[in-house]
Amino acid sequence: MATVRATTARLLTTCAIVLTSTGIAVATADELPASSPEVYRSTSGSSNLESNGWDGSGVTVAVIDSGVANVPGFDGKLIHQQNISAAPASGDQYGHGTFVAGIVHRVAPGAQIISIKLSDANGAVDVTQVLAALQWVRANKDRYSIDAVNLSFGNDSKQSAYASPLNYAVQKVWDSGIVVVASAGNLGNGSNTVTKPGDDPVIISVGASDEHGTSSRGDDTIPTFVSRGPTQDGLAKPDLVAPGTRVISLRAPGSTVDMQNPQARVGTDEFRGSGTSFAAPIVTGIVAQLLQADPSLSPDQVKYGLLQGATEIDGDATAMGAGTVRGMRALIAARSGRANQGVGRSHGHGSLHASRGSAVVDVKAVVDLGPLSGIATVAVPVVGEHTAEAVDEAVDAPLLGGGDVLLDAIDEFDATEFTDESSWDASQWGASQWGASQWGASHWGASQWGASQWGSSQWWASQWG
Ligand SMILES: [Ca+2]
Repeated sequence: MATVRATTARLLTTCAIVLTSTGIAVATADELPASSPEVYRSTSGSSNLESNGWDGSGVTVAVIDSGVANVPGFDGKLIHQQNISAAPASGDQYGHGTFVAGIVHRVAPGAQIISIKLSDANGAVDVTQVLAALQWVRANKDRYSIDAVNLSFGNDSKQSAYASPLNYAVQKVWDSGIVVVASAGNLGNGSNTVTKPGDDPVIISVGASDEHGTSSRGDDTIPTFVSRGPTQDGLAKPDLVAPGTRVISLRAPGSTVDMQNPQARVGTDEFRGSGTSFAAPIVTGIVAQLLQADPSLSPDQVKYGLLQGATEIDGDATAMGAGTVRGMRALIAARSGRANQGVGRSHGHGSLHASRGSAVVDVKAVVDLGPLSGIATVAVPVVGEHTAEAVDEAVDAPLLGGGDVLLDAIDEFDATEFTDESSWDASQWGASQWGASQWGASHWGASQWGASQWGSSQWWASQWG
């Protein structure tokens, strides 16, 4: 197992080096205007909604991410942490989820937050973990009164959103009455660069704007990094944008992101970052405010309101969608229509493998090797090649008790696993199977969604000026 882990570490280290050296070439973050919570709350309409009494109270948001460090800045609003990673059950060793959840909390300070943790300190996540997380949300919707889900990640899979199991899963959550918000990705400057599951026709996909440090929308622009449509299915995505450039939120002290980007720290408790990862939770926070203001709103009404209420800013229409989010306008419009009328759904029978995107291992070559036969989706963290050492380590890795059930389920994945309501019940993948011990690194520490794909390609923002 040690060799496998080391391979992952090398890959992620390489990613980090690329980002760092890109940033050094230009100005420092301090020379560019940051987007403080005060500014993005104003721009998005959050502060206006709160002044009317809607701060998200009574609403619960699930953040599927790298975990959340329960720092004082959350004011006790982090009510549950669910672990679907190989990392310790609580906290945020990578450092992305704390920042994302911190934005939700700044926008909707009354909302309760649930963390569903996918990654370890390397930030690596496999699609199967995301599917499990979405299933957990669906199964625990009533138990925790989950109203909205934030997905600030994506991969570059070009699998049709009408076939992908990942798209199927997000749609299933949406159709259960939960608003799903995803980042559009940071692969901009070209069509068909919106990441999966942000490419989904049903859920809300969010690109980023640059506020240039002011609460006036007149100087707002669309940064070049924002992924844009149309998608491989010919869909216009993202749906709208929100502030996502040099955004300030909560820091996870000692996490990987924190340690690798000390220059991004703001004071002792905060951090600065750019990416659609941080625009999405602004919209998610607005959604929480809308649902407090009118709990009867369906996800389709919320989406309709957000799109109708958005207003254009300066920038490429293929990256902007309907425009920049406007909370109060969205609330007014939400009651007058529904999005997604006539929009088709994924049949979910597409290849799970194809839903992973390009940074992926050909697992079949590994599976055919003796002891691992039958475990078709073992996610060995090797990208681009199979080293003999990695295969040996994978073969030697012990199989983990309860994980076998899930491995088998994923091996045979098809949409019926999701269409059968009973499969959404926690009884199938019982509570005992969510613990870290069943998600051992040898199986789940995959590099398919590496550190560079969390929608946060830049933490100190120097090249986006
Ligand atoms: Ca501005």
